[in-house]
Amino acid sequence: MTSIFKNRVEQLQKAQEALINTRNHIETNGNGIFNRYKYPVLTAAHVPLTWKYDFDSESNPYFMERIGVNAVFNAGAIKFNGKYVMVARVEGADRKSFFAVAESDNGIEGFRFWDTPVVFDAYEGADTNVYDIRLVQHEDGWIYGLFCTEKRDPSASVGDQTSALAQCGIIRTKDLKNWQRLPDLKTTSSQQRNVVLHPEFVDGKYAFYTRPQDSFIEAGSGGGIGFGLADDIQNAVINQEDILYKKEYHTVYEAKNGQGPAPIKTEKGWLHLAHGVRNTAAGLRYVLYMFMTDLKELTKVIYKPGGYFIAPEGEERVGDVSNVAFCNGWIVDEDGQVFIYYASSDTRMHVATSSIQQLIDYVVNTPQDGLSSAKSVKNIISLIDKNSLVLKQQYTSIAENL
Ligand code: M1P
Repeated sequence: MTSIFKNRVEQLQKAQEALINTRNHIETNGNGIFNRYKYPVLTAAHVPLTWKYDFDSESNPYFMERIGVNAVFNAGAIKFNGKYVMVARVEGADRKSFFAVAESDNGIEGFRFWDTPVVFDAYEGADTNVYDIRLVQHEDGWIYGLFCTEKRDPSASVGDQTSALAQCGIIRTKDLKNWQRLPDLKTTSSQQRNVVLHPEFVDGKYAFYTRPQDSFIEAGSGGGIGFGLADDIQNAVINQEDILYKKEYHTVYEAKNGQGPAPIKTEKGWLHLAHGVRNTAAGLRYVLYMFMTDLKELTKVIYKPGGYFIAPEGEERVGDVSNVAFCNGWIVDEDGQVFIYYASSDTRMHVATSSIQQLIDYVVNTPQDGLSSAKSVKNIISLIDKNSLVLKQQYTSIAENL
């Protein structure tokens, strides 16, 4: 064994242990709706060295990286056996994404990948790339993973090596180790991304949030978050998709939107987290926004806070695809604490924490987007008017008590 090999192994192992053991902490001066944290919780640097390096000093005397990992992002999340678990999208240097499980004891730090990536049946010729898994503990007893399966568009000309087709793949498990592949979801739309399974049966059927789209990049005329029912999950077919949250001019979701993780059931309604996209001179900007649907009528939006909930901030704004916040995983604890796992700029994972009560307060009391500057100013004026009354009352009562 050369000294180069020995030193590099020691250095890299030490650096990775230090990274995993770094304590995380809340950033001060937040907005009262959620807490942001100083450090990302999962990155390419967390990927086990055994996935990238040949540890045989004979065949790898320089301890060179043999397989590169580019990014770790867009993770599904679930609480499993008392641990906070993310199933991350790991993207290799070769651009191929796959899924890998990482767990932590407290959900905000110490995430460590399991020994090997997730393995499941690949459809020969069907999946060139898989990504953005949404995990759902369904009331049928299975944990489902719905993800995007992508391949080259077979109708593309020879010179076109970028046109792709996206559909929804489905896998399920009871232990996050053994995964069973089910046939892909069938819908009437030519492409699907951001498909999410609702955790409960609806009229005895499996319910899905969908995102029909006209082409791989453009959500187009089909854009919006859709909803549809399938009789069977082992051969899931949706014959009718209804748009429950459409794109709208001059909002944070004017270009496209998509359901984030599965919604959370609360006493007031189903709490949803989604991403909204708008176009700018600097390219697309992805932010997260929230809304709430009726407990019984799942396609009825009952609260629609205006604007974004989380936008990429500071270093989060820079990465492989800059200016992107994306979320497909959150966890609710029994005490109502919520862990929101969001990715920044298609590069790394972060956590934000809040509570069910805070999030309900946010969706119920944040003014809706009035869809014009004048309406936005009106909302601010009403708040100022209310505050002058409240503050006047407070001064009066202080004065009376002097
Ligand atoms: O690059 C930003 C995101 O773009 C896609 O999301 P959407 O389908 O809503 O446009 C996905 O490729 C997603 O993985 C990616 O983070």
